[in-house]
Amino acid sequence: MNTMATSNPPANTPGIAARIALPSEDEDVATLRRALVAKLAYAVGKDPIVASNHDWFVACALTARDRIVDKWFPSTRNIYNEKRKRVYYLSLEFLIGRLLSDALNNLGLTETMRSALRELGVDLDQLRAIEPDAALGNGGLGRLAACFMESMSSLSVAAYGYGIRYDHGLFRQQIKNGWQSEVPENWLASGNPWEFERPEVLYHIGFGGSVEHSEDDKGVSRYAWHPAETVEAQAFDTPIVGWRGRHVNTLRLWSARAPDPLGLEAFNRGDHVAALASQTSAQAITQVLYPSDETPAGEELRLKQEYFFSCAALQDIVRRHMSQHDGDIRCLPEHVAIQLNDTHPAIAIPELMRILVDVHEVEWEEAWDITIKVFSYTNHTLLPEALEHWGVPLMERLLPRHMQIIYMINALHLDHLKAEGKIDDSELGAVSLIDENAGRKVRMGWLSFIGAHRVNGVSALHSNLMKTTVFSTLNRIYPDRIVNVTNGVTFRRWLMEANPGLTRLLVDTVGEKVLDDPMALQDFAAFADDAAVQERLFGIRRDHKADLGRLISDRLHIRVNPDAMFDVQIKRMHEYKRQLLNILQTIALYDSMRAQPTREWTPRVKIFAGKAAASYQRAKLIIKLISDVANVVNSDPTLRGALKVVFLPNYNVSLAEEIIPASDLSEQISTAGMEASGTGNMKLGLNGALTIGTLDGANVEMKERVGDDNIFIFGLTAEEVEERRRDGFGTREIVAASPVLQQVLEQVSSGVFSPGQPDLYKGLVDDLLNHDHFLVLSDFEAYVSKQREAAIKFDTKSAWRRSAILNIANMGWFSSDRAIREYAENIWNVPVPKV
Ligand code: F58
Repeated sequence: MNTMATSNPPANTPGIAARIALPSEDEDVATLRRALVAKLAYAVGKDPIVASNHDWFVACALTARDRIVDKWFPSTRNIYNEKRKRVYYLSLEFLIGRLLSDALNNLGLTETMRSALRELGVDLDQLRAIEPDAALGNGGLGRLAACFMESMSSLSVAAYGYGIRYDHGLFRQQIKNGWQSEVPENWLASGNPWEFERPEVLYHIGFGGSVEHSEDDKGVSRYAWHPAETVEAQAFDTPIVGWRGRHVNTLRLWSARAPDPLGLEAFNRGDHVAALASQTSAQAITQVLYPSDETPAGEELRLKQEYFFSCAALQDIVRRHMSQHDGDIRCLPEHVAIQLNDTHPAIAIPELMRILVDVHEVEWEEAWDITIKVFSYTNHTLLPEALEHWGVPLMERLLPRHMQIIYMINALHLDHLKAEGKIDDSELGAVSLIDENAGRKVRMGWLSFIGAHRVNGVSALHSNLMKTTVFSTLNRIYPDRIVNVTNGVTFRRWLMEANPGLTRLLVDTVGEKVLDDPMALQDFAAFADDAAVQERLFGIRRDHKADLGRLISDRLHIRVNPDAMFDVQIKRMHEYKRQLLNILQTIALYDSMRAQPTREWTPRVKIFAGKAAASYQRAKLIIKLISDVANVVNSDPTLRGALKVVFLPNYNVSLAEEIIPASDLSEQISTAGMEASGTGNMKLGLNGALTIGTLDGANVEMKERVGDDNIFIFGLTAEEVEERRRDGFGTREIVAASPVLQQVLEQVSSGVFSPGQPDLYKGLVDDLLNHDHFLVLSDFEAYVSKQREAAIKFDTKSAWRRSAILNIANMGWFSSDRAIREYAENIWNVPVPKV
């Protein structure tokens, strides 16, 4: 057993690193086997004879974790000794998935571990499958945070992630009779071997109460907040190991509890429920991740979550800074960069002001200057309804001092702009932090914008649209503030772990360097026409498709042909992502196949997966439609299996890892201008899928890199979408001009796919005809014809394969390592050490 991991010397003890024996890079099988057996005995408390696979999973994870810890302490000490500036990534979501493969792969231990386990009669792949997904996020925003944590470790950027340790992450999706229902996901039920509980890292978080005003002896106003309620934030640390185990950062997640867990007086009185009330109310804060941005339900609890974790993070950051920099709060920007992942942690801006002004008595102007230098903000959506607004009454009740600070920031901000002549009175309403239109609300996007020195969009198109749409006035006033950092994904997870066969092929063709430098993928382009490489690549892909076929058959009892085109749309269910457009085209294809059953159709499997927010009825109805279409299509003998439709329930990171390497066609068909970036597009392209998509988000940059011949682009551009919405468009004319569309809408509307409930989809179709906000009808014909093109290309094997190779070869730039380098250089001003 590795006993080193249990000692935790102070981070600044000089020379201690030299005394720790790090495990050798090529630790042998026998050593690892002994370590596993020792873990199983002394940490899990099991004899190998009776150990279950779960017991072995825990032993395996703890064995890997020891080796991570051995690298964690030196990493932390180096940062401390070099006084390096740290990045703090604040995110309400970290969609981590499983960690075992990540840990073993980055430590270079996968094969040694496999052999060690094999000698013990245990199969590594079975252990991997046991690990529950840490689903602490909804979708791309949360997954990006997880990819960035991994890349920051891989690049040795000194970073902490701060978030919430939800007891229940995103709900588990069940599909019954086509309808989604939600059940809680209990990812912590059997413990979490990756984390370290830190009972001593505890902060008090206040809510409500009053603000006391006084004057100091110089007559300066001072404010003291006296919260009515206090909860405790307790830390849980997960070490995140980077590629080749070079560096380890910390993901610190907070869990809520009551300072006084049991009201003994009430308990003794016999009122057991009241005795536990404060604990229940405190713990509610970190119970569940809110999947919905649709309803005001739980609004207060969500604001509490946001303040809870932002406040805990700031206390932790300031404590660390003060202890390392002789209590000098004024040099904070030299040592601290805080990235706000969307507006969810935006309350950290007034919180830092409160700490600086009220607690450390820094003058307002200087405090504001420090705050702006410290913060930067990433925007992930232009959808106005998704930009957070908090009602002023709620804010005043829950965070009275913060509301005062926001008023003050706003007053000074507006005064300054007027004095400088940057706005006239007619523009005041547009730039004010308080939206006076529909009830008074605090605009968290505006607060984030003016409280940050950099604001970034996540693709070139999105960043430009930020400048011309939601943030147009603020951008005119602060023209240098908006920058772009196009998203990226970590290749360790999405290539090496998800697709080891392709990774081996890449190493064999372009060399080992591809494991360290994603741009080396470019060299793979030289093999685009190499028949042997094409053959090998498509053998690997065929195996993945057969595996996915088995998964589909096991879970849904649908048989699919692995030689068919796997046409895949996997993402959150949302109208702007247009799963509806996809299913309408599926119906059109079905109609054509039925009309000419003897024609040689390109066999296709339409695969969908994604969760709808619990309160998003329209998205749930679209899932139901997909399922209903699947029932009809899959049981129609005239098609002879040429078309299958599959909705795979409970989409999560692990399922994505199964689907992506098996995908041929990647559906990225959002209404142009609405998908900020997309990251699934990158993961699928990296694994050799060809994209069919609109000129939206990062698709635009993917097209530039892979070339027009290797991507299927269709539909209105963002500008054209704007024009159509402005000038109006005749949906009925569009339908009249397309007999195919007419028939499809008629079928859906009249209940062909829902004979038991013929009117079920009538409202859906009526809405399309009356107000097609997402321009499904406008793009339908262009989409159908691109799909035909895709089918023709798929049948021309060598052309499709060539394009697949060119997609893989040109995806290097979409590595999250590149994205993190850009953040480090253009936003955080932190060094990226050379390796
Ligand atoms: C996503 N946003 C964007 N939001 O939609 C996607 O284009 C982008 O690639 C990705 O961020 C990363 O930048 C996203 O995932 C959410 O999940 C919301 C969180 C708050 C509740 C509603 C969903």
